[in-house]
Parts: sequence; structure tokens; C-alpha cells
Amino acid sequence: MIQKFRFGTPIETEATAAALPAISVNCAQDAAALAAYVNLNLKKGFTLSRTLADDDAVYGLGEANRGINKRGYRYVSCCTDDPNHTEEKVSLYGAHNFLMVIGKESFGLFIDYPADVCYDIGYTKQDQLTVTIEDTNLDAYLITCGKESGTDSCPASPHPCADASTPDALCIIRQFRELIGTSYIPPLWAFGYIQSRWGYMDEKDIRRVAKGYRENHLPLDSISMDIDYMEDYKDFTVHPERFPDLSALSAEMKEQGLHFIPIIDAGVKIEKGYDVYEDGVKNNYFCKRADGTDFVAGVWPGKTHFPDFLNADARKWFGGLYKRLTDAGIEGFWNDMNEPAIFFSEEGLEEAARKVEDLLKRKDDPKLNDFWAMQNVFNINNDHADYKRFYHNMGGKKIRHDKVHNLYGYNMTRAAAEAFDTICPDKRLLLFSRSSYIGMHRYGGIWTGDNQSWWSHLLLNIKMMPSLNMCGFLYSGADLGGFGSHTTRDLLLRWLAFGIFTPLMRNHAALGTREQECYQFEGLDDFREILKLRYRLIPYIYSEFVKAAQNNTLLFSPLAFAWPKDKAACEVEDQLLLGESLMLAPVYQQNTSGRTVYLPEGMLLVKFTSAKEYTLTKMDAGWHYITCALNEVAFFIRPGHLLPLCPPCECTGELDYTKFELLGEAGTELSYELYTDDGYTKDIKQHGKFIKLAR
Ligand code: MIG
Repeated sequence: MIQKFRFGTPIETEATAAALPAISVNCAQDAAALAAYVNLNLKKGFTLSRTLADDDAVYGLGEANRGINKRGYRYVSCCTDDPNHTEEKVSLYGAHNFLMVIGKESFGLFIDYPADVCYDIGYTKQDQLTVTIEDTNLDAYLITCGKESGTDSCPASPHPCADASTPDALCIIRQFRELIGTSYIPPLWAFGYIQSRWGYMDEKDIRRVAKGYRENHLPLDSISMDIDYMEDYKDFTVHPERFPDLSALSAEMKEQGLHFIPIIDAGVKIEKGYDVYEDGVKNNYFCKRADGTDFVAGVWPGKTHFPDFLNADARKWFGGLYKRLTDAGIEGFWNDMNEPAIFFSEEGLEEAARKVEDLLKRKDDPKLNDFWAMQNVFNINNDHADYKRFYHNMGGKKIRHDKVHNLYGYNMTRAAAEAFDTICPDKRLLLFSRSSYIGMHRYGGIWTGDNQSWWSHLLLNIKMMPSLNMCGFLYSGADLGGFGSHTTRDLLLRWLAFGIFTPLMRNHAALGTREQECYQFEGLDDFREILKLRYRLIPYIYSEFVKAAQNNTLLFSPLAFAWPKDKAACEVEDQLLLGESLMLAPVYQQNTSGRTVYLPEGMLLVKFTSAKEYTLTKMDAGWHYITCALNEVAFFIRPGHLLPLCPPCECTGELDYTKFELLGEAGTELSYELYTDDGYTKDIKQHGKFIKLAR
């Protein structure tokens, strides 16, 4: 059952699906229903709190730091461009305000509020969950399973989990996901391996990457292009010397089974004669200062204006511009810098300069504090003060950015997705964003931003996947190998061995870091076999992905949700279920030749020593140590389930759906319903098919 509670007059976020069919969210307006779960305090802003029992676990929050169980730390929903995700960080690029308390009395909460939301989840006091917001205008949704009381008095909302054996977490997630609407499904080719790097400067670089992969028979589907393809970082331009003919290059790549995925940044360069800039100014499509002038932010192109993605007309205009690139044969994009990231604002610079002047006045009698103040003066990038310096036009209403901050990246991506419906009505295009809010999951995927080439970030990637899924973000993945700092061969191999299971499988690295295309390392066989295994898995991953989107279920699930009564299973966070058949147990530590694994039930260990060769070992429930060398991939098949594998190949264009090898326990009759389609159709219900594979 979902109950919606409206406080004050919230800003419309469109986080929930517009055309919500059977679910009425208004069946109980009585705040007492909410008070039965949480204490509310509306005196100074909005505070909601609850005492947590010892064995209550807290899940959700999507793209957030730390563990799957969020207990024991604090988080702030505030889309933030911070490339240094150390353990103490409380905000990353997304703002996903859905959480669940799972225990004796389980419930889910969705706080639909577009500015900062603070979560103290047993941080200040171990047994206390507190959610605070400065404002009191918001929608809160309470989601319960109604199993305990046995009453489901909401007539318009049929209980989706009539089956009492459904674990609370899955019941709550399913209802929540129905509320927010079906997740974005990319084209099939987006499940192929993507190579990326910030620093590919021209056609030659792109051809070199294509060649490096194709000549070495390392599978690859796409190359993503970072900001250097543009002319002076101007959105929707292509550098005339470095990329003289994008259509020709894109056609040339397509012949090799490759796609290009260009980046689009949020800020539009201020430059006379640049039509995007001029049209934006003329039509008032940019965010404005309080005095009505266009707000200026310094980002990669130099001084820019921010398109007002919260203004429907501006959104339509900006989305339409993607056509300039789709016309050149482009079928996929990534939207960056859309928190929005701000290197500096004119106001911020002036303020900093004034502070320096003040400090200089005291130079004859300096205090230690002045010295520290001096150090911080120019620390003005992504300064939240800037978010109070510009305004949106939302349906004629002037709204200061900080009040709706978390909707910006969401609506940039929505602008593109809505335009694609017109530009390319018959095909799904690839689209993923850095910043996001719940609701954006209907329009595109996300990558998890600037991680580092650290082993701890491989583990963070593993732990983040199920939380993203809970919030509707199914098409997602991290920069494999790590974005910042220098990767190592073993880290990349281990990361790829996990990445072959994530829908978005992209190797991406920052300018100035060690080159990390697979062919840059010794022992290419090891990379080749792991990548080929990815292609063998694509039919299964794609099938489970579409099912998860259509049925509002998880692609990646913590063990806790499948075995809620098994304490060990509930505490294991470095193993995940993937779809109905698989349990993953990735190796994520350096200089280890294996790892400890917990099996809540007997399972079949599959260990691939190459893309074609594997061993199957039946294992009993309990703790085990499994070995897994750097060039091996080990995972488990659950009892009663099959894993279909197609033959190895080098790009999705070569996927062969006629010859499946079916892996599963010997001696039992097993079957699998494989979802398939042409890889592009938008009408999954009409054009998708299920094939029954049996053994
Ligand atoms: O300020 O376009 O997260 O993937 O390579 C950095 C350059 C801007 C941040 C993205 C990263 C991308 C980089 N961008």
C-alpha cells in the first residue's frame, strides 16, 4: 500500500509517472498513518525520525557512498560534482530520496523534495533515523506491505504482493517502482563493451582505439567521445579540423560494428555568432540572475550560460539540438556537468578577490588564521553560494536554483529523451547522465561519475548497484578501471570481471592518467577472454534487464532480500544476485587469488578459465573459500535455474541467438524464459518475445 502525504505546497518534480494507472496514492490523507511509523516535527522545517531496533536495516538512497545497508552514517541528497569519493563524503552526483527500514515492521519512504535532504541513519545516535529538510513543502510517500495487519484498506491500490512469502523489501520496492514508472531501456548495443577516455583528441585517436581492439580481437561495441570532439567545448559543434567529417567517420566505424557516444555538457559557451548561445539568449532559455540578466558560470568552454532545463520551452529547444548529431549517425549520448558543475561564477570571483584585498591589508600583522583563510579564498568551484545566484522559469514562476537543485541534471536528460521521441521515433537511443533525481530513471541511465583507480572503488561499485536498482536506475555502471589516478593491470582485470555483469560496461579514464585501454597491457589473452565472456552473457543480462524494467524488480539484489531470515546472508554485501539465476562473488582485493564466499543455499560454482572453458562444481550451503585467478571469472548458478550463454563474439552485431549453451545443475530438468527483441524496438510489449530454453 502506498500513502501519499502532502506537506504545504510542493514544487512539482514529476518524479512519479504522470500516467499512473491503478495506483491511487491518495487513499489515506491522514497523517496518523505516517505517525504510526515515524515522528514528525514541523516546527523548524521538516524533521522525521524513528527509533531503529537493533536488527533493523536501512536500504536505498541509490547513488550514495558506503554500504548496501545504510545504517551507521549520514548522507545528504544534493547533486555534487566531487571527484574524490573518499569514505566520509555524504553527497555524490545523484539525489535519490527513497529508503526502506527493513525489520520487524518494514516500510519504505520516498521524500519527493528537490533540494537538500539530510539523512542521519544511526550516525548521531546509533538507534535513531532522522531525515531533515529546511523547508516544509514536500510530498512524502509511505510504502508498506500490509502483511502484518492483514488489512489493505486502499481499494484503488490492489496489494501487489498478495503472496505472503514475498520478502518485505521486494514488496516495497515493487510498489515504489510502479509509482515512479518504468525504467529506461537502452538499445541492445548499449550492453556491448564501451571504451572511453578523456583525451581522445581527433579522428586518429578514435581510429587507433578501434584498431587496437579490432586487430587484437578484443571485443568492443562503442567508443565514447569526451569534450575534445567539440569546437572550443561548444555543445552540438564538432571540431572542423580534428573531426572534419563526423558522418563519414561514424559510417566507417559502423562498418566495424562500432558506435560513437559523444558527451554533451550542461553549460553553453558565450560566444557571439554561436547560434545555440544566440538563440538561447534571444528566447530567454537560460537561467537568470535575480536582476533578469543571464547568469554566467565558468566551465570548460570558459564563460557559459546554463540552459533552463526546468522551463519546458527551453527543454524542447535544447533537446532538439541533439538532432545535429543524430543526423551524423550518432545513436548514443552522455550528459555531463549537469549538477550543474560550476568552476566559478563572476560573483564568486569578485567575492574572492575582495577577500584577498582584505587579507592583504593585514599583511604587516598577519595572523595564522589569515594564512588559512588565504588558502581557501579561491576554493570557489562548485560553491553552493552560486546555487542561490540564479533562477529558473518553471511554468512562469521564478524559482531560485537552490530550491530545485536536484532536478537540473534530470531535466537535461529528459530534454534529450523527449526530443528523441520526435527525432527518432522508432528506435531506442542510448542516453546516460551524470547527475540525476528519481524520475530521470524513465529517461536514461547513469554512470556513477568520477571514481578513482582504487580497489575500494571496485567494492563501492559492487555495493552501489542494488541501491541504484531500488531507485529505478537499471542502466548504470561505474568507470571500469577507475577514472582518476593510475590504474594497474590487475585492478582493471578484476574490475572488468565484475563489469561484465553491469548493464553499462564502460572503461573510462581521466586526462593525464595511465592509458587503460585493454590493449595497453601485457597478456592480452586475459582481457580478450573476459570481454568475450561478456558477450556470451549479454542475452541473459539483456533479458533479465528488460524483465526487471517491466516487472519493477531488481536486476542486482543484495542477498538480504532473498534470504531475510539468514543473518549471514543479510550481512554479506560483497556478493550480489543478478537476475533469477546468478549469484556474483567478485574478487576485489589486490594480491589475492580467491575469496571467501557465503552460500545461503547449495549452488553451482562456475569458473571460466577462458570464454569457452569452464568448470562446474556443486557446493553446499555455508562458507567457502574459492580460488579465482586474475584471468578467471567465478560466479554461482542458483539451484533450479539455468544460465543461457550464446557463442563468444566481438560485438553485439554478431550475437548469435540460435546456439545457446545452457549451464545449470546436472540431472535436473531446467528451463529459462529468454526475453529477446530486435534490440531497438520501443514497443517491448508488442515486439518483444519470450523464448523458452530448456534442458
Ligand atoms: O571536469 O569531460 O565525469 O567522465 O571525462 C571534468 C571531462 C569533466 C567529468 C566527467 C568525466 C569526463 C570529464 N568531465
